[in-house]
Amino acid sequence: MGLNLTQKIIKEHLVSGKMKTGEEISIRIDQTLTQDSTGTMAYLQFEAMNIPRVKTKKSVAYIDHNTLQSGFENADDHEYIRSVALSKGITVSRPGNGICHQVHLERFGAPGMTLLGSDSHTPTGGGLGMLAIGAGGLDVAVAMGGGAYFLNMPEVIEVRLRGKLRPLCAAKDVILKVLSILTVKGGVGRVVEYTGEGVKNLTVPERATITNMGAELGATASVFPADAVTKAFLKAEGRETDFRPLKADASAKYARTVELDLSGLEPLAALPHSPDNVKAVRDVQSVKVDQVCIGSCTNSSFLDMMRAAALLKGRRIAPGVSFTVSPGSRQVLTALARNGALAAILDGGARILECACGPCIGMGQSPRSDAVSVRSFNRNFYGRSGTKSAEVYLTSVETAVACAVAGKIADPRDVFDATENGVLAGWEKIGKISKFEINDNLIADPREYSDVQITRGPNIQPFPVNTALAGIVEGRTLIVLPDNITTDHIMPSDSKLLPYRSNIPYLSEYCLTPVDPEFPKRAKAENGGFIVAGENYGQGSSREHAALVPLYLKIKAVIAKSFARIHMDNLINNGILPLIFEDPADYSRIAKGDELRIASAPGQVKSGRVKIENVTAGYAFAAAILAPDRKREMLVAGGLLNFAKLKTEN
Ligand code: MIC
Ligand code: SF4
Repeated sequence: MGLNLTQKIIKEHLVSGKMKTGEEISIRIDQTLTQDSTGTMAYLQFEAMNIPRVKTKKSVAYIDHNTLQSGFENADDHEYIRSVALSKGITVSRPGNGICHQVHLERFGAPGMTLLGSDSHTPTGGGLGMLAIGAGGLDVAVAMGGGAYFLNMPEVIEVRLRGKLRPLCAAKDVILKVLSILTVKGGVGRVVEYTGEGVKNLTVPERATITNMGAELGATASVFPADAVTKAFLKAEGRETDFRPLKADASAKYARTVELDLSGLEPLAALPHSPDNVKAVRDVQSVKVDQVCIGSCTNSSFLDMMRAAALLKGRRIAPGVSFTVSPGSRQVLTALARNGALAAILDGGARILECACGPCIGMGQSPRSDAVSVRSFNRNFYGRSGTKSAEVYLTSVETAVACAVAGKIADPRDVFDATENGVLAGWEKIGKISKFEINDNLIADPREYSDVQITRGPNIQPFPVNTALAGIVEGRTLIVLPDNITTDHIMPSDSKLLPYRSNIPYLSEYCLTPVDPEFPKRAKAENGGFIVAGENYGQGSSREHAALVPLYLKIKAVIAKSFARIHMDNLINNGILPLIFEDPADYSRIAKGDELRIASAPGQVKSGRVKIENVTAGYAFAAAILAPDRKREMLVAGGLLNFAKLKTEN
């Protein structure tokens, strides 16, 4: 039987296990990436493993999230990351060089390779034909040390593309359409593979927009074939030798096929507060807009910026709109500066921000109270912009510019007249480039540094490590949460909190506060306890802090209807039990404050089926741990580091 592309890459990297859907396998990791807001923790964990140098083909430490430096904290993190990375053989992409996923596409990604990154949008690399997976910092630390990455063999879904996007309809509309079909939990345990004759009509940056937002589907990865378009992109980056052609076999099988006609797509928007709350832009038009932001790892490529510049040429944004543009990398910004497009963007009324994540993670540009903000980003979770009352819409760059010009939500086809200034006549040529100017002077190569001293400023605090699972696990139900709780709810991140990513005690004061401001106080007063949740608990960011902070607050278990993949792994790696209601109806029987008890916990956890007594209400119910033997043993040991220690001792 023929193999699909996902299976081919996995087969080439398989270390253990059988490639049977749902079974645990482990794969060799060629490349890793970290960014600063998860990186500090990942490197502290890597240091705790006592491995002198990375064993991957390429590991890169990006600094792109916390670049405001409003106090010494960010700068302490940056210097720690720079020094520890260079001392361990890791390449450093310095602040201002760009957003990790954009720079990785430009400078390091390669077809057929595996990439593990401590950021949920690592799958962006799938646009180049890599199997790129987001994970928690501990898993990335293990991979840097040469350890295999364990995952369940994913089911592979095919999205078969045909036709060609019409002008002003964009790759963003493709992924928003897929999100409207599959939803934010439709990708859990799955890889989404793009196939069909329509693939050749999408450039690498467009493919990367699509694979980037596969994270919003909850997918393990998304992948495109590597073809002539990929080769041309790598050639323009001066990296043609990194190319190898890759595609699925003609007889490849998929668990499900979604057919999509690119020429039939129209501009779409994800409405507040979920990336799968998708509607046609024309159905929501006329809503007054206060802020428009272009950028983020989803839509900040040279192509995106050139399209924005072309649409803005000779126009001005509407009065009352604040319009920000963050190019994805220094390479993109330099190219815009050289060819004059930057001037068109400035003339249009844009505020140019640094090549960094910026407003996407609430690092500045929080909109005013009750504002409507239209963003070319990937997440519009409640409160993520830094303004709780703001309504954030996610759209393509084209739609975002149309909104900025019109001052209200508008379909770009209604704003940009096809005949006016000829933009649309030459649409397909915009942003095509055969050679980028390469300037890696903000990339530090570890081979050029020796004897680097690791610098630890006062903001670098030790991370909590769990202890072995107790015989009896008991405590109160501290909170009962609805479906789709994100890691932004569990551990919010904005310009005030992001500087404390290496200070877990400080962050613990904010755990789950977007849903319940009293939660941290209650958790401390009760000396820990249980969290109860609905479906897809922990979707979104890969931040391990959403497990480390609950660990610090002595949360012993989360009982949910289902979990998002990365968060469940983070809980296991930190020894917090991820329990899944065997009968989802039991969810509504638990009330806040109920005393829960798990007797003979180690034995039950090892078996994968746990009986939980609700001591207050006087009944018992069953929960499952849907993780392989190795991970259940890890839970009994008290997390990955303790488990690894036990293994080396025995
Ligand atoms: C995000 O987009 O939420 C982040 C910030 O990039 C996170 C990582 C983090 O929380 O540090 C992610 O996507 O994993
Ligand atoms: Fe940065 Fe936003 Fe991308 Fe996360 S989603 S990596 S915060 S740009």
